[in-house]
Amino acid sequence: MFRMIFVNLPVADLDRSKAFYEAIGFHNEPKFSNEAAAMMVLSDTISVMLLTHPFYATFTRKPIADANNSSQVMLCISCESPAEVDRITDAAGAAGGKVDVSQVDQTKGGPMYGRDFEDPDGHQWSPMWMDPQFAEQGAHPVEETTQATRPETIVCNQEGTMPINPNASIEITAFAWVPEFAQGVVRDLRARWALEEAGLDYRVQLLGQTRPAEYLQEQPFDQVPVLRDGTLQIFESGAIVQYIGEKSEALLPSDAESKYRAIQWTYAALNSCEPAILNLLLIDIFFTGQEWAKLRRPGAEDFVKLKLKRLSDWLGDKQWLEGDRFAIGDLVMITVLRFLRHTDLVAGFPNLDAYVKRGEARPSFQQALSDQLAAFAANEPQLEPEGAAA
Ligand SMILES: N[C@@H](CCC(=O)N[C@@H](CS)C(=O)NCC(=O)O)C(=O)O
Repeated sequence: MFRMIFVNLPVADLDRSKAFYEAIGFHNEPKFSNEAAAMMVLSDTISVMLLTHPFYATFTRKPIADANNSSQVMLCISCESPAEVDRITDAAGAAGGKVDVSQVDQTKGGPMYGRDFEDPDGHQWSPMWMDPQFAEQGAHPVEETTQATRPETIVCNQEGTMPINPNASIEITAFAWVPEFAQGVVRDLRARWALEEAGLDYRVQLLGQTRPAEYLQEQPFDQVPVLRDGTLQIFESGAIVQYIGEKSEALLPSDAESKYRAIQWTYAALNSCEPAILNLLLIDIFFTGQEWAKLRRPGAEDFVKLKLKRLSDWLGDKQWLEGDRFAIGDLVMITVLRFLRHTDLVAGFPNLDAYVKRGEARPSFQQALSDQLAAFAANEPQLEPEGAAA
Protein backbone atom coordinates (compact mmCIF):
# COMPACT_ATOMS: atom_id res chain seq x y z
CA MET A 1 0.00 0.00 0.00
CA PHE A 2 0.90 3.66 -0.35
CA ARG A 3 2.06 4.55 3.16
CA MET A 4 2.83 8.00 4.54
CA ILE A 5 4.67 9.20 7.59
CA PHE A 6 3.88 12.40 9.50
CA VAL A 7 6.62 13.46 11.88
CA ASN A 8 5.02 15.61 14.60
CA LEU A 9 7.34 18.22 16.07
CA PRO A 10 6.60 20.68 18.89
CA VAL A 11 7.61 24.20 17.92
CA ALA A 12 7.74 27.43 19.91
CA ASP A 13 7.03 29.76 16.98
CA LEU A 14 4.94 28.28 14.19
CA ASP A 15 5.65 30.99 11.60
CA ARG A 16 9.37 30.88 12.25
CA SER A 17 9.41 27.09 11.88
CA LYS A 18 7.26 27.15 8.74
CA ALA A 19 9.69 29.58 7.16
CA PHE A 20 12.61 27.40 8.18
CA TYR A 21 11.16 24.20 6.73
CA GLU A 22 10.18 26.00 3.53
CA ALA A 23 13.73 27.22 3.27
CA ILE A 24 15.10 23.70 3.43
CA GLY A 25 12.77 22.32 0.76
CA PHE A 26 9.46 21.40 2.40
CA HIS A 27 6.26 22.97 1.14
CA ASN A 28 3.27 23.92 3.23
CA GLU A 29 -0.06 22.10 2.76
CA PRO A 30 -2.72 24.70 3.68
CA LYS A 31 -5.50 22.08 3.75
CA PHE A 32 -4.07 20.73 7.00
CA SER A 33 -2.70 23.92 8.51
CA ASN A 34 -4.16 26.42 10.91
CA GLU A 35 -2.99 28.63 13.76
CA ALA A 36 -1.96 25.66 15.87
CA ALA A 37 -0.45 23.36 13.28
CA ALA A 38 1.22 23.34 9.89
CA MET A 39 1.68 20.41 7.57
CA MET A 40 5.01 20.60 5.79
CA VAL A 41 5.37 18.16 2.92
CA LEU A 42 8.69 16.69 1.94
CA SER A 43 7.48 14.02 -0.46
CA ASP A 44 4.36 12.09 -1.35
CA THR A 45 4.96 9.89 1.63
CA ILE A 46 6.79 12.01 4.20
CA SER A 47 5.51 15.09 5.95
CA VAL A 48 6.29 16.97 9.10
CA MET A 49 3.45 18.31 11.23
CA LEU A 50 4.64 21.37 13.12
CA LEU A 51 2.54 21.77 16.27
CA THR A 52 2.53 24.68 18.66
CA HIS A 53 3.39 23.62 22.21
CA PRO A 54 -0.20 24.00 23.54
CA PHE A 55 -1.57 21.85 20.72
CA TYR A 56 1.22 19.28 20.99
CA ALA A 57 0.49 19.00 24.73
CA THR A 58 -3.04 17.73 24.07
CA PHE A 59 -1.57 14.51 22.64
CA THR A 60 0.81 13.52 25.40
CA ARG A 61 0.77 13.16 29.17
CA LYS A 62 4.48 13.98 29.42
CA PRO A 63 6.15 17.37 29.60
CA ILE A 64 7.36 18.50 26.22
CA ALA A 65 11.05 17.82 25.95
CA ASP A 66 13.38 20.64 25.09
CA ALA A 67 14.76 19.30 21.84
CA ASN A 68 17.93 21.25 22.44
CA ASN A 69 18.66 19.02 25.39
CA SER A 70 16.83 15.77 24.69
CA SER A 71 15.38 13.89 21.77
CA GLN A 72 11.55 13.96 21.32
CA VAL A 73 9.31 12.93 18.43
CA MET A 74 5.81 11.52 17.96
CA LEU A 75 5.69 9.39 14.84
CA CYS A 76 2.38 9.06 13.08
CA ILE A 77 1.96 6.52 10.31
CA SER A 78 -0.98 6.14 7.96
CA CYS A 79 -2.85 2.83 7.84
CA GLU A 80 -5.29 1.55 5.28
CA SER A 81 -8.01 0.69 7.82
CA PRO A 82 -8.91 0.93 11.52
CA ALA A 83 -8.21 -2.80 11.69
CA GLU A 84 -4.64 -2.19 10.61
CA VAL A 85 -4.30 0.46 13.31
CA ASP A 86 -5.37 -2.15 15.85
CA ARG A 87 -3.13 -4.81 14.35
CA ILE A 88 0.02 -2.67 14.62
CA THR A 89 -0.85 -1.37 18.08
CA ASP A 90 -1.66 -4.82 19.41
CA ALA A 91 1.55 -6.20 17.95
CA ALA A 92 3.46 -3.42 19.71
CA GLY A 93 1.75 -4.37 22.97
CA ALA A 94 2.56 -8.03 22.45
CA ALA A 95 6.20 -7.13 21.84
CA GLY A 96 6.43 -5.32 25.18
CA GLY A 97 5.48 -1.77 24.15
CA LYS A 98 3.11 0.40 26.16
CA VAL A 99 -0.14 0.86 24.22
CA ASP A 100 -2.87 3.55 24.19
CA VAL A 101 -0.61 5.98 25.97
CA SER A 102 -2.20 9.32 25.06
CA GLN A 103 -5.33 10.79 26.60
CA VAL A 104 -7.01 11.38 23.26
CA ASP A 105 -9.30 8.49 22.36
CA GLN A 106 -9.64 8.40 18.60
CA THR A 107 -11.44 5.06 18.41
CA LYS A 108 -14.98 6.25 19.01
CA GLY A 109 -16.05 7.21 15.53
CA GLY A 110 -15.35 10.36 13.60
CA PRO A 111 -13.21 10.82 10.52
CA MET A 112 -10.06 9.49 12.13
CA TYR A 113 -9.27 6.26 13.88
CA GLY A 114 -6.01 6.25 15.76
CA ARG A 115 -4.22 4.59 18.61
CA ASP A 116 -0.74 4.94 19.94
CA PHE A 117 2.08 3.07 21.55
CA GLU A 118 5.56 3.61 22.89
CA ASP A 119 8.60 1.64 21.89
CA PRO A 120 10.90 0.39 24.63
CA ASP A 121 12.62 3.77 24.80
CA GLY A 122 9.38 5.69 25.16
CA HIS A 123 9.20 7.04 21.61
CA GLN A 124 5.57 7.52 20.78
CA TRP A 125 4.11 6.09 17.60
CA SER A 126 0.59 6.78 16.36
CA PRO A 127 -0.76 4.51 13.63
CA MET A 128 -3.77 6.30 12.17
CA TRP A 129 -6.51 5.77 9.62
CA MET A 130 -8.33 8.72 8.06
CA ASP A 131 -11.67 8.52 6.29
CA PRO A 132 -10.74 9.13 2.63
CA GLN A 133 -13.69 11.51 2.18
CA PHE A 134 -12.55 13.58 5.15
CA ALA A 135 -8.99 13.54 3.86
CA GLU A 136 -10.32 14.90 0.58
CA GLN A 137 -12.15 17.81 2.26
CA GLY A 138 -9.52 18.51 4.91
CA ALA A 139 -10.08 19.87 8.40
CA HIS A 140 -9.00 23.36 7.49
CA PRO A 141 -12.37 24.92 6.54
CA VAL A 142 -13.82 24.05 9.97
CA GLU A 143 -10.79 25.37 11.80
CA GLU A 144 -10.79 28.49 9.66
CA THR A 145 -14.39 29.34 10.59
CA THR A 146 -13.70 28.68 14.25
CA GLN A 147 -10.63 30.83 14.32
CA ALA A 148 -12.14 33.62 12.27
CA THR A 149 -15.25 34.06 14.38
CA ARG A 150 -13.71 33.33 17.76
CA PRO A 151 -10.55 35.34 18.04
CA GLU A 152 -10.08 34.54 21.71
CA THR A 153 -10.20 30.78 21.21
CA ILE A 154 -7.40 29.15 23.10
CA VAL A 155 -6.72 25.61 22.03
CA CYS A 156 -6.72 23.54 25.20
CA ASN A 157 -3.22 23.12 26.44
CA GLN A 158 -3.78 20.94 29.45
CA GLU A 159 -1.39 18.22 30.42
CA GLY A 160 -2.99 15.08 31.77
CA THR A 161 -6.38 13.65 31.23
CA MET A 162 -8.05 16.10 28.87
CA PRO A 163 -10.52 14.13 26.72
CA ILE A 164 -10.46 16.95 24.26
CA ASN A 165 -10.76 15.99 20.68
CA PRO A 166 -9.95 19.03 18.56
CA ASN A 167 -12.07 17.54 15.77
CA ALA A 168 -15.14 16.94 17.96
CA SER A 169 -18.29 18.55 16.65
CA ILE A 170 -19.41 19.64 20.12
CA GLU A 171 -17.66 22.64 21.62
CA ILE A 172 -18.23 24.23 25.00
CA THR A 173 -16.93 27.44 26.48
CA ALA A 174 -15.12 27.58 29.79
CA PHE A 175 -12.76 29.90 31.57
CA ALA A 176 -9.02 29.55 31.08
CA TRP A 177 -8.52 30.41 34.73
CA VAL A 178 -10.56 31.48 37.75
CA PRO A 179 -9.53 32.21 41.35
CA GLU A 180 -9.22 29.21 43.67
CA PHE A 181 -12.59 29.64 45.41
CA ALA A 182 -14.35 29.07 42.08
CA GLN A 183 -12.14 26.26 40.77
CA GLY A 184 -14.13 23.04 40.56
CA VAL A 185 -17.56 24.69 40.61
CA VAL A 186 -17.61 26.81 37.43
CA ARG A 187 -20.72 25.77 35.58
CA ASP A 188 -19.04 24.40 32.48
CA LEU A 189 -18.44 21.45 34.85
CA ARG A 190 -22.09 20.51 34.31
CA ALA A 191 -21.62 20.36 30.55
CA ARG A 192 -18.33 18.48 30.84
CA TRP A 193 -19.83 15.96 33.29
CA ALA A 194 -22.88 15.37 31.10
CA LEU A 195 -20.69 14.93 28.00
CA GLU A 196 -18.55 12.41 29.86
CA GLU A 197 -21.63 10.49 31.06
CA ALA A 198 -22.95 10.46 27.51
CA GLY A 199 -19.57 9.36 26.12
CA LEU A 200 -19.47 12.32 23.72
CA ASP A 201 -16.22 13.89 22.57
CA TYR A 202 -15.95 17.63 22.88
CA ARG A 203 -13.53 20.48 22.58
CA VAL A 204 -13.28 23.59 24.70
CA GLN A 205 -13.01 27.25 23.89
CA LEU A 206 -11.22 28.75 26.84
CA LEU A 207 -12.14 32.36 27.52
CA GLY A 208 -10.28 35.02 29.42
CA GLN A 209 -11.61 37.73 31.70
CA THR A 210 -12.50 39.86 28.68
CA ARG A 211 -14.69 37.97 26.28
CA PRO A 212 -14.80 38.89 22.58
CA ALA A 213 -17.65 41.37 21.96
CA GLU A 214 -19.44 38.92 19.67
CA TYR A 215 -19.68 36.37 22.51
CA LEU A 216 -22.70 38.39 23.73
CA GLN A 217 -24.54 37.22 20.63
CA GLU A 218 -24.25 33.70 22.01
CA GLN A 219 -24.42 34.28 25.77
CA PRO A 220 -26.35 37.49 26.49
CA PHE A 221 -24.96 37.62 30.04
CA ASP A 222 -21.34 37.11 28.97
CA GLN A 223 -21.06 33.94 31.02
CA VAL A 224 -19.98 30.35 30.57
CA PRO A 225 -20.93 27.80 29.45
CA VAL A 226 -22.15 27.94 25.88
CA LEU A 227 -22.53 24.73 23.88
CA ARG A 228 -22.11 24.64 20.13
CA ASP A 229 -22.94 21.63 18.03
CA GLY A 230 -22.85 22.36 14.31
CA THR A 231 -25.16 25.30 13.78
CA LEU A 232 -26.81 24.90 17.19
CA GLN A 233 -25.70 27.29 19.94
CA ILE A 234 -27.23 27.28 23.39
CA PHE A 235 -26.45 28.85 26.72
CA GLU A 236 -27.73 28.11 30.28
CA SER A 237 -26.13 25.06 31.83
CA GLY A 238 -29.54 23.47 32.52
CA ALA A 239 -30.55 23.65 28.86
CA ILE A 240 -27.13 22.39 27.82
CA VAL A 241 -27.32 19.39 30.12
CA GLN A 242 -30.83 18.62 28.86
CA TYR A 243 -29.61 18.83 25.25
CA ILE A 244 -26.80 16.40 26.01
CA GLY A 245 -29.28 14.24 27.94
CA GLU A 246 -31.49 13.96 24.88
CA LYS A 247 -28.58 12.25 23.16
CA SER A 248 -28.06 9.67 25.87
CA GLU A 249 -30.44 7.28 27.58
CA ALA A 250 -27.85 7.12 30.39
CA LEU A 251 -28.73 10.70 31.35
CA LEU A 252 -32.33 11.17 30.30
CA PRO A 253 -34.74 8.25 29.99
CA SER A 254 -36.77 8.24 26.79
CA ASP A 255 -40.15 7.32 28.31
CA ALA A 256 -42.07 10.54 28.85
CA GLU A 257 -42.81 10.07 32.53
CA SER A 258 -39.25 9.35 33.65
CA LYS A 259 -37.92 11.95 31.25
CA TYR A 260 -40.01 14.77 32.67
CA ARG A 261 -39.35 13.69 36.23
CA ALA A 262 -35.64 14.05 35.47
CA ILE A 263 -36.23 17.44 33.84
CA GLN A 264 -38.31 18.67 36.78
CA TRP A 265 -35.33 18.04 39.05
CA THR A 266 -33.05 20.17 36.89
CA TYR A 267 -35.54 23.01 37.29
CA ALA A 268 -35.79 22.30 41.02
CA ALA A 269 -32.01 22.38 41.34
CA LEU A 270 -31.66 25.61 39.38
CA ASN A 271 -34.79 27.41 40.48
CA SER A 272 -35.72 26.12 43.94
CA CYS A 273 -32.28 25.40 45.39
CA GLU A 274 -29.53 27.31 43.57
CA PRO A 275 -30.76 30.86 44.36
CA ALA A 276 -30.81 30.23 48.12
CA ILE A 277 -27.45 28.48 48.05
CA LEU A 278 -25.85 31.09 45.83
CA ASN A 279 -27.13 33.83 48.09
CA LEU A 280 -25.24 32.27 50.99
CA LEU A 281 -22.16 31.72 48.86
CA LEU A 282 -22.10 35.38 47.84
CA ILE A 283 -22.44 36.50 51.45
CA ASP A 284 -19.61 34.20 52.52
CA ILE A 285 -17.21 34.74 49.64
CA PHE A 286 -17.85 38.17 48.19
CA PHE A 287 -19.34 40.19 51.01
CA THR A 288 -17.67 38.52 53.95
CA GLY A 289 -16.99 40.95 56.76
CA GLN A 290 -19.50 43.55 55.59
CA GLU A 291 -21.96 44.66 58.28
CA TRP A 292 -25.10 43.97 56.27
CA ALA A 293 -23.78 40.51 55.33
CA LYS A 294 -23.18 39.62 58.98
CA LEU A 295 -26.77 40.60 59.77
CA ARG A 296 -28.22 38.75 56.79
CA ARG A 297 -26.19 35.56 57.11
CA PRO A 298 -28.19 33.70 59.81
CA GLY A 299 -31.45 34.12 57.86
CA ALA A 300 -29.76 33.12 54.62
CA GLU A 301 -28.30 30.02 56.26
CA ASP A 302 -31.66 29.04 57.76
CA PHE A 303 -33.25 29.26 54.33
CA VAL A 304 -30.56 27.01 52.87
CA LYS A 305 -31.05 24.52 55.71
CA LEU A 306 -34.75 24.43 54.99
CA LYS A 307 -34.05 23.61 51.34
CA LEU A 308 -31.58 20.92 52.36
CA LYS A 309 -34.04 19.41 54.81
CA ARG A 310 -36.78 19.22 52.18
CA LEU A 311 -34.37 17.65 49.74
CA SER A 312 -33.04 15.23 52.33
CA ASP A 313 -36.59 14.19 53.25
CA TRP A 314 -37.40 13.57 49.60
CA LEU A 315 -34.23 11.61 48.98
CA GLY A 316 -34.66 9.40 52.05
CA ASP A 317 -32.64 6.26 51.45
CA LYS A 318 -32.93 6.42 47.67
CA GLN A 319 -29.72 6.38 45.67
CA TRP A 320 -30.77 9.16 43.32
CA LEU A 321 -33.65 11.65 43.31
CA GLU A 322 -35.93 9.34 41.36
CA GLY A 323 -34.71 6.04 42.73
CA ASP A 324 -32.03 3.79 41.33
CA ARG A 325 -31.38 5.66 38.16
CA PHE A 326 -28.96 8.58 37.85
CA ALA A 327 -30.25 11.31 35.53
CA ILE A 328 -29.68 14.94 34.56
CA GLY A 329 -31.60 16.17 37.63
CA ASP A 330 -29.05 14.50 39.89
CA LEU A 331 -26.16 15.86 37.88
CA VAL A 332 -27.38 19.44 38.20
CA MET A 333 -28.52 19.07 41.82
CA ILE A 334 -25.15 17.70 42.91
CA THR A 335 -23.31 20.57 41.24
CA VAL A 336 -25.65 22.99 43.02
CA LEU A 337 -25.04 21.36 46.42
CA ARG A 338 -21.30 21.57 45.77
CA PHE A 339 -21.60 25.36 45.97
CA LEU A 340 -21.85 24.74 49.74
CA ARG A 341 -18.49 23.00 49.93
CA HIS A 342 -17.07 25.87 52.00
CA THR A 343 -19.58 25.02 54.78
CA ASP A 344 -20.59 21.90 56.72
CA LEU A 345 -24.26 22.39 55.91
CA VAL A 346 -24.61 19.40 53.58
CA ALA A 347 -22.74 17.21 56.08
CA GLY A 348 -25.57 18.02 58.51
CA PHE A 349 -27.79 15.76 56.38
CA PRO A 350 -25.96 12.41 56.10
CA ASN A 351 -28.10 11.07 53.26
CA LEU A 352 -27.51 14.25 51.20
CA ASP A 353 -23.83 14.16 52.01
CA ALA A 354 -23.64 10.56 50.79
CA TYR A 355 -25.66 11.54 47.69
CA VAL A 356 -23.18 14.27 46.74
CA LYS A 357 -20.24 11.95 47.39
CA ARG A 358 -21.91 9.25 45.26
CA GLY A 359 -22.16 11.70 42.40
CA GLU A 360 -18.60 12.90 42.84
CA ALA A 361 -17.34 9.32 42.84
CA ARG A 362 -18.65 8.70 39.35
CA PRO A 363 -15.73 8.36 36.91
CA SER A 364 -17.40 10.84 34.56
CA PHE A 365 -17.51 13.46 37.26
CA GLN A 366 -13.89 12.83 38.17
CA GLN A 367 -12.85 13.18 34.54
CA ALA A 368 -14.84 16.39 34.07
CA LEU A 369 -13.47 17.90 37.26
CA SER A 370 -9.88 17.05 36.51
CA ASP A 371 -10.21 18.50 33.01
CA GLN A 372 -11.62 21.75 34.33
CA LEU A 373 -8.87 21.96 36.94
CA ALA A 374 -6.19 21.05 34.41
CA ALA A 375 -7.16 24.09 32.35
CA PHE A 376 -6.78 26.34 35.38
CA ALA A 377 -3.42 24.81 36.27
CA ALA A 378 -2.19 25.26 32.72
CA ASN A 379 -3.30 28.87 32.60
CA GLU A 380 -2.36 29.96 36.10
CA PRO A 381 -1.34 33.64 35.89
CA GLN A 382 2.39 33.95 36.28
CA LEU A 383 3.65 36.33 38.90
CA GLU A 384 6.01 38.90 37.51
CA PRO A 385 9.53 38.10 38.60
CA GLU A 386 10.78 40.56 41.16
CA GLY A 387 12.20 43.66 39.56
CA ALA A 388 10.52 42.92 36.22
CA ALA A 389 8.29 45.95 36.52
CA ALA A 390 11.22 48.24 37.15
N1 LIG B 1 -27.58 30.48 34.78
C1 LIG B 1 -26.33 30.39 34.09
C2 LIG B 1 -25.27 30.99 34.99
C3 LIG B 1 -23.94 31.02 34.31
C4 LIG B 1 -22.88 31.63 35.21
O1 LIG B 1 -23.19 32.27 36.24
N2 LIG B 1 -21.63 31.45 34.82
C5 LIG B 1 -20.55 32.01 35.60
C6 LIG B 1 -19.51 30.95 35.87
S1 LIG B 1 -20.12 29.68 36.91
C7 LIG B 1 -19.89 33.11 34.81
O2 LIG B 1 -19.70 32.98 33.61
N3 LIG B 1 -19.51 34.18 35.48
C8 LIG B 1 -18.82 35.29 34.87
C9 LIG B 1 -19.66 36.52 34.80
O3 LIG B 1 -20.83 36.49 35.22
O4 LIG B 1 -19.13 37.51 34.32
C10 LIG B 1 -26.02 28.93 33.77
O5 LIG B 1 -26.38 28.06 34.56
O6 LIG B 1 -25.41 28.66 32.72
